[in-house]
Amino acid sequence: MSDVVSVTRDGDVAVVTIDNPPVNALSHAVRKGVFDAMAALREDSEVKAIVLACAGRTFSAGADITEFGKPPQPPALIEMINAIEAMPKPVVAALHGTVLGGGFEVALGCHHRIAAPGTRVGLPEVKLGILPGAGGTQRLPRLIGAIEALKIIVSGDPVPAEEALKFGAIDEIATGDLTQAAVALAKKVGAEGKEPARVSDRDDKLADVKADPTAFNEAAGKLTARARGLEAPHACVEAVKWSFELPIEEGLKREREAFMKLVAGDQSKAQRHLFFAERQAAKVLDMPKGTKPRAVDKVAVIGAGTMGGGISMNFANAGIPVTIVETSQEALDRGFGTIEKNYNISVSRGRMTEADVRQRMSLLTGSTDMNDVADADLIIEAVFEEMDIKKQIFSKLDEIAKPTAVLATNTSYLDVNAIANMTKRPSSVLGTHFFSPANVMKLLEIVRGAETAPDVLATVIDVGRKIKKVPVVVGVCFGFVGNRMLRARSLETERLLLEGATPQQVDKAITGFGFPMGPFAMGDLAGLDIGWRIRKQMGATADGGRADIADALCEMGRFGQKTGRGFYIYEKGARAGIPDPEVEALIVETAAKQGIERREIGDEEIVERLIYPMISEGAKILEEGVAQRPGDIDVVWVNGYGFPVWRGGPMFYADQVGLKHVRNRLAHYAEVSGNAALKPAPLLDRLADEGSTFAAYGREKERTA
Ligand code: HSC
Repeated sequence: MSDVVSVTRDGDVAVVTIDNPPVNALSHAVRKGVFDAMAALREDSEVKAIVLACAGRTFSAGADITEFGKPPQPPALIEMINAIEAMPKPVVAALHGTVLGGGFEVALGCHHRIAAPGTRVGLPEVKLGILPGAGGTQRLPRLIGAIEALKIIVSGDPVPAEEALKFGAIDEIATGDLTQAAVALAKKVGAEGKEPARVSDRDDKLADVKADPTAFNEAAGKLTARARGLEAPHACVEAVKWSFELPIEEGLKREREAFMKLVAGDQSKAQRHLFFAERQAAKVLDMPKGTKPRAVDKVAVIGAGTMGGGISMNFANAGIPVTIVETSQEALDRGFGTIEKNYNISVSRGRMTEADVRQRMSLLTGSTDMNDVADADLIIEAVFEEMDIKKQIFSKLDEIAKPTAVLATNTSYLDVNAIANMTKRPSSVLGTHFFSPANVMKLLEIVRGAETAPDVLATVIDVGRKIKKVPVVVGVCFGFVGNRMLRARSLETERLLLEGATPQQVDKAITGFGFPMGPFAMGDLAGLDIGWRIRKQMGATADGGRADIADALCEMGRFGQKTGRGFYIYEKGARAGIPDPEVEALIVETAAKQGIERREIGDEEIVERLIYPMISEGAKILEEGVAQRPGDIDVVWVNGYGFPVWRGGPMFYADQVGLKHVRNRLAHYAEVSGNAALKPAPLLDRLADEGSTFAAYGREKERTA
């Protein structure tokens, strides 16, 4: 018995229960508790079988990630699991909630697995830049076959128990009380008195791949095709191969070595940083304790355009009814048509059934009467990025919305305070910045206005998590966190062209860094006219807000992919662009007009000049308090802009590279180009001088908050 592991008896069955909230992570005390309990039960002749269960909301969600990188404390997880598997009496795992990573590996070490309905099992280690290191890569293939195991291990995605049952990852789904069902199963198998069925002893499921690994290799190729730059998915493939190439003892030994190598590497550090940063980002440092979110049972969305439609889908997916308001029936019909089309794409990809679509569509109601938002708990305005229109809508909403309603403006750069001040209840107003396509992209910047009330903020954070977004709370400023930093990068992309680079060279350097797309290909995809319109609205500013080449392209009607031409040429139906000599001529001509002498520019300079100004802008954002922590900025960039996850986000990356280096390179570029915008931010300068890091700055801020 220990604080976190207890043993009770039900006749001749012992029930070992782990109780280590919130997710029963397998920290040292748990490992020791289970290990000792097994040792005692092994000797207890009155016990014929054992149930291993967890208290609280879930069976174990895996190893305690906070212990990684610290000196190991025995027993290691694998020793504990081996001890369970070696028990001379049957051990039944009683699974519920999310049985993940080391938690699922524990279940694989047990002799039988029974799950409550709705349980999900999986090995998500790959998402932390590691591989299952406690037998998962060796036992799961033996239990369900190497190819099925590979899919689970390389994707890292959990599988519903009902599916796991089909391919034998679990044996039974409990009807009624899980523990009672597990005890009943334990009694049955205990009474049989047979040698327990150990996964390690099996190799029947591996016969196919042993005879011919072609199908395995093909599956591995497909699964890793999109793992650009990531080490862990490839390591997972190698490890699963060992399951059919080597005896289990050797496979387990190699798995452990591979785990140790990955866990000590930079990629896993970056991915673990993001795991915790994502959870931190939704926490508001000055939120009064006990602040409760308001209930959101009904939502209204103003605008059925691309954003409004996508936003509405998120709520329908989460079972929350939405009233969508438009100015005309035609606009509504168009919006609903697009939503249905998007859902049907999911059906054609096997991600949804037609019944799911009908159920979701039934939660969406269209209206052309703004008064129909009167009973909504949350109203999200998602019309064009035009301040005047947004202001008009908010003064109207102020008259219509119920007093407890939360009012949100969906904007990617406008002043949320100016919009809030159109109402007599600015404390009920905030901004939401959904990323396009809003039904797909995970990031949600929640823009806190000067007067936003804590419970209003808490409501949108809470609902953001319910609709499966990654919420990050940010402050008001032009472009908030993401677009403000993107702007810092965009200013340099144009400069690089003028100084001698080509769009394809810049894009290649940035995809080489790990982004899925370079800035010019991205601009063409999003539509160059968006930035053009914003620049015209704002006026080209003295700090270099100009984008002469992009403007010239727009004036020629080259808006990007949608017009077949932008920075690149797009042949009919093609998504990849071809370099265009006309664009290169335009660049050369513009540079000449501005008296800029073009030169060869290397990839390293391109990367530094595009990434470092973003870091410097991030430092300003931090110092101004627009972002609460450096990790919040990382979460924004990884989830909203494709910053490579294995680099951990721009601020984490800066710490890895060293702030002194970043600062010095920026200062150098500022000096040689005469471009003041490249000067390192004061906070970056100070931390570099102190030999400090953004992480240390963030920790200090958190401590003194
Ligand atoms: C693993 O298992 C490795 C093994 O294969 C091998 C190990 C070998 C070891 C050898 C050593 C030498 N650890 O997400 P939530 C915290 S790797 C520590 O808000 P939800 C989380 O930070 C692990 N903490 O809740 C948060 O803390 P806060 C593989 C963990 O209901 C709180 O719990 N497993 C933790 O939305 C609540 O979390 C995974 O990757 C952990 N493992 O989601 C699963 N897991 O309150 C990771 C959570 O202070 N976890 N916390 O902010 C998840 O995906 C989600 O947390 C759940 C719950 C779906 C479990």
